[in-house]
Amino acid sequence: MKPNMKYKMIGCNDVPNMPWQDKPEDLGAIPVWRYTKNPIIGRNPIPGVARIFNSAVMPYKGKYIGVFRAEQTDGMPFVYLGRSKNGVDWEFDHERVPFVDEEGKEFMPRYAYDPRLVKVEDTYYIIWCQDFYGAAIGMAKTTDFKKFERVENPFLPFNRNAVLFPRKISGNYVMLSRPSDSGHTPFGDIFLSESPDLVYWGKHRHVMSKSEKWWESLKIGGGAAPIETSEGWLLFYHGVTGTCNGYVYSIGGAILDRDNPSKVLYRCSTFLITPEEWYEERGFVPNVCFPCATIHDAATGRIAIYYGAADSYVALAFTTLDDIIDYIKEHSIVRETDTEIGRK
Ligand code: BMA
Repeated sequence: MKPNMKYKMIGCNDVPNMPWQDKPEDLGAIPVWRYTKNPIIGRNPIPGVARIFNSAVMPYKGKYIGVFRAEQTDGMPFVYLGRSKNGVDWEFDHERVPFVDEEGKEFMPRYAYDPRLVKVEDTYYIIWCQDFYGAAIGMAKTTDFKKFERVENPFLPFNRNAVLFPRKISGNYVMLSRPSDSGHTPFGDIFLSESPDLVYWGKHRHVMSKSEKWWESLKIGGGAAPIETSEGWLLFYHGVTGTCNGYVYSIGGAILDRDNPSKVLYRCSTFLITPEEWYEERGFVPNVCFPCATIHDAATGRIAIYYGAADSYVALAFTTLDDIIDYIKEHSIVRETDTEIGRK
């Protein structure tokens, strides 16, 4: 750890070769800056795939691996695997991730989108949205990125947005999710559920609601897997506002209690990123910044945020642990629905 770091990442590895660009001198008040070569994945990246966005990556064996939302040329989304030496330039499999069910038989969801990738102990979990008599959360596990075995669907429909914590808390797996309806849901709070075995989920708790701040006044949803820090779980999430021209998705930040993550300790009242670059404002769905993963280095506190842009591209932004925690704390507003345990 750098000797002058104020806060520290807990249970996180050093990732010395992570993608990085230094903070620009002319940065405004918000300590998050975009990669100057964004977007890192452009249109039509592989045959039969028109767009890749809302995707999750992580370090793997000295390089990087990721699960990507690949929208095919018939408009259907599926999960594809990608590999990278530097976290910026990606090569993708040309076939969908070949899931199998618990008996080893081929299993391909009717569609699969917004995948997250989280390692808990020695297993990697992919969590995404799929059809289960309505949009719901699908889940699979792998230890080698060759065999991908589905596990039970954790939740009932409708629920399209789930993020697993990277370690068990008090002996249970913990997942954030956002119960919704079957359409482009105009409401939604973040909830948390626990499971001893990834089959039975319960102890549901409310974590946080949309807020009176207009950038997140319609709905919110989990983003990247939370990063455990000395101040709590650092969560990058998405906040949505409704305009006369459609929804606008921004990136927000909150810090949850380490032992009791349904309690929000700090919650940033401003967005961290809102659509303002061409690749965020212009695309299949304009005005979307949708975070799904971070790569972070415990030694330096550097954080790279991977986000989908305009449902068309993958983009990258940077911050540091000290900068972002200080900013969230300085701009924090927590309400009763944030700080309570979340059970009624
Ligand atoms: C949400 C999800 C995301 C998408 C966003 C904006 O409901 O479907 O995958 O990025 O809408 O279109």
